[in-house]
Amino acid sequence: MSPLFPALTGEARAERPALRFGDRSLTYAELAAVTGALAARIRDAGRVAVWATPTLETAVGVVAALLAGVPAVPLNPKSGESELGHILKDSAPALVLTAPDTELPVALGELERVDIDVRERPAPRPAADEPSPTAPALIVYTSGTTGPPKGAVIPRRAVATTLDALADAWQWTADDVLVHALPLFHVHGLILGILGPLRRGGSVRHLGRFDTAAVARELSAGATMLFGVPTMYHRIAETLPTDPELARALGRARLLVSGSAALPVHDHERIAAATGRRVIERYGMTETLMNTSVRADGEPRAGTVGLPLPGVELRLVEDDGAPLTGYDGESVGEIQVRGPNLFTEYLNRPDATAAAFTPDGWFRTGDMAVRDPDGYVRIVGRKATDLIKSGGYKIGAGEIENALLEHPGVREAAVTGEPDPDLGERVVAWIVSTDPQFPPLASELAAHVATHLSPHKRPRIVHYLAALPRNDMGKIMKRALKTDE
Ligand code: MCA
Ligand code: AMP
Repeated sequence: MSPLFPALTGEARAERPALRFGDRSLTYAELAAVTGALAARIRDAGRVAVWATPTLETAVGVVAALLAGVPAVPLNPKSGESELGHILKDSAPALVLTAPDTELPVALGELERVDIDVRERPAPRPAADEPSPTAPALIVYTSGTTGPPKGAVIPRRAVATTLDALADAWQWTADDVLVHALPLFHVHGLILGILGPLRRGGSVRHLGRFDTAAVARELSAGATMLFGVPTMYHRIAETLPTDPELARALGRARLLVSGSAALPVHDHERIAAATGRRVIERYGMTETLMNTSVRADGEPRAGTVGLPLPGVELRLVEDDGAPLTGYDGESVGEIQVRGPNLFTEYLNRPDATAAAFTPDGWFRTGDMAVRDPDGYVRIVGRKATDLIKSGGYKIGAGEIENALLEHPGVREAAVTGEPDPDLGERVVAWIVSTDPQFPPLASELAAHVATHLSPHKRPRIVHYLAALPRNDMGKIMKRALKTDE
């Protein structure tokens, strides 16, 4: 396989900007020097964790690991004790790469710590031999319906093929300047948002945190593309009526891309009306990277995620396993995909890996869709009701229920997702208290989940019940858990 980042080796782009975070930036020549030295230092490590704050160091650490051929495990810097403990035990990294002056949690105390100095300018070193295309590039943790998150092992060929397929669909070139504010421990922000521009030889400006004024500033100052989750586009749509500068800035962009969850048609329409630009959607998963997209030169049909990307085979399958034939825009089936963009396995989970694929090698996404007569895919729901998508994050209900049950004030717990105009869905907890006279405060339960798992998994609403509705078998009937409007 050819190198993942050709622009790091040639002279052609040496003085061009590669990465910018706030007021710190690196050109391609600087990035090549600093990552080359770091790669040489970690080359013999089995696997490395990266403390994935939204900083230059995270981007440098991940690129160095890829150059060294060492799998990188990005860690959410807001992960709580249980979540972090599980990920470290499961992935067993040899060391952790971090920005200097960062206080790391005690759970990481045992690991060798390597502080990244982005100002280092060592002489260029010879690159390591390019590893096999099937060698693991990244291990990204993703929630399932039950149990702790699973580590999706993403091979180098998946990173290369998904980014090249997107380059084709989006006419993405070295001249593009991407702006985004996504977290760097998931596929969207890290692979698409950082590795994407670097593979093209273009540049990325990361905002540190999402802010409509900063988006407007960058799009007015030469940025050409914006990546975001629907919550970010919703916040943009809410701000547009009172912010003509934001409308002008978005109007100048070459491409506005949304993904990680469905962007409501209402937000599509509000943005198009105020800016004259249509947001395009692409559809992917941690396990599959990107599967479909509306093309830059195609029809930006709101409510669809476009066509399968080059190299991706996609089919819709009925409950009995029979593939749907013909597209009528009405028949619903589960999306199954096959192609070089797929992960290879869930780390240490052969059972879960086997269950995720059909006997003939198609990955079961769990997403339900229809296809328009011309092949455009419309996602209409998902198979598992115990998966919640909030702010673009996938959250498993079972994982939160287990965390809540560890709180001494909780006797029984059930977790559901309900529609939320800003987050898409919000996490709702239904609790039976140990002592009904003194139920735990909702804020206390939210803090408990935030510190054990992650802040984005915390319940936004807590309902207190005398008992959970159960069927004759004792199983909780989640459908009976509904807020009275
Ligand atoms: C609030 N906070 C708390 C608590 N309450 N912290 C601890 N304990 C509490 N009880 C903190 C939060 O940590 C956060 O801190 C701040 O308060 C506000 O948090 P919140 O309201 O949850 O979120 P937000 O700041 O409003 O964020 C909205 C967001 C975010 C920016 C849209 O949800 C986001 O970045 N989403 C992106 C998700 C994503 O990238 N998904 C990709 C995976 P602080 O202020 O310090 O931040 S999907 C994927 O990769 C696939 C392949 C795909 O298709 O893309
Ligand atoms: P994750 O496992 O966190 O990578 O999230 C993957 C899931 O996000 C998919 O299975 C879909 O349910 C959802 N998703 C990603 N992009 C889109 C989109 N454009 N429209 C609707 N759902 C999406």
